[in-house]
Amino acid sequence: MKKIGITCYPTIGGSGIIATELGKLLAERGFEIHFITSSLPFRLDSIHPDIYFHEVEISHYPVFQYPPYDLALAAKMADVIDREKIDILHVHYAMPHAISAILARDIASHDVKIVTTLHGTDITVLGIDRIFKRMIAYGIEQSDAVTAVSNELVKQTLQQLKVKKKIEVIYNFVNEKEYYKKDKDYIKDYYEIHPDEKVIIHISNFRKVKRIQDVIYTFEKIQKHVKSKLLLVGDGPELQTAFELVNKLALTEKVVFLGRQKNISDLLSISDLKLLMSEQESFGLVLLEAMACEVSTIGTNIGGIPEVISHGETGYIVELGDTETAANYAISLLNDEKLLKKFSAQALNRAQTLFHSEHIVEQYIMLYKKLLSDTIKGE
Ligand code: GMT
Repeated sequence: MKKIGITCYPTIGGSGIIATELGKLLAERGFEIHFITSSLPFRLDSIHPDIYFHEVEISHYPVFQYPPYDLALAAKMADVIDREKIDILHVHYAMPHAISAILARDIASHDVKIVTTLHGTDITVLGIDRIFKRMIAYGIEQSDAVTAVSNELVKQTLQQLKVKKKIEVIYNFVNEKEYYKKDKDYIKDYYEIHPDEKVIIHISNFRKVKRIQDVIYTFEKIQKHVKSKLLLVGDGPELQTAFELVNKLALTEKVVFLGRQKNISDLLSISDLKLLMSEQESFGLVLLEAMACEVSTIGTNIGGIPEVISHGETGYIVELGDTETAANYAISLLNDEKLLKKFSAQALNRAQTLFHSEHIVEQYIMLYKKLLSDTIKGE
């Protein structure tokens, strides 16, 4: 049985979700999985005999001005590689996980291959930071294999970091057992949503890059023509700005702030349209979650979003900041029941074909197999 170590940020965030769901699916396919993370990944919610968790403990000695997470992680990785005889260490998010993994590979006696998956801001934000740029490039070059979650992210990585490494695109996926349209209409009553009102939803970590104002301005235009409510799900630094704008536009009766929620697929199940007006998004996992729940989507022509939304088929793509066009698309879609149904069905179909978890996990397995067969050939 092949042994895979997985490192990710274990708290809320798309890269942690992908890493954890991948580990769960690999265990189902007969791999032994070892999560090496700073706390239990939040999606690791069920017991599987072939999934193990190794917690990275960080020392808080008074001499340390900052706790050395990256070094503690490298030390733990090296221990686990040697003790468990890990074949592949798959790290999600380059910074600092790829660097820690390379250090661990050097420290460990057991031969291990490193796979790094780039998720987005590790390149688009940190990769342009002068302090980290060379280190991230080093992490990529020194990994045995590198994947990225969209073609656009590969392009940006090659352009910004000038790396020569081959980067393979492996798209994100969702857990189809959790993300599907459920009969949850009673939830509408909780939020006083009338049966003839359409539901528009936005889910994010409310950071500046998500351009929450654009979501609210788009909704302001939509609600003038379509009886509707906007659900804002999530929490983050821009939440207060969002509250203020909703007040200023006198939309308090029509916008529901739900804060952080666990049962996202339930909320998607009562939604008709999802808005993602981000200025940076390497993939936009929330879009795929919506599509799997038969929700049509409107997103910006940014990063990997146009690779997820098929314009005019599963939703629409608009230019960054163009709330007018976004609202016009939304109004024509929401006012045409037949078209809305067609888009929902096409969204589901795209989620179940191009992005199906089985298909994506198979691509990771092929990559692992290739790396391991190269080792055997090279021995
Ligand atoms: O936005 C972040 O920095 C968080 C990061 C994450 O770890 O979830 O999100 C990125 O990775 C996701 C999973 O691959 C992608 O779906 C998000 O689009 C990407 N975020 C950005 O590029 C801003």
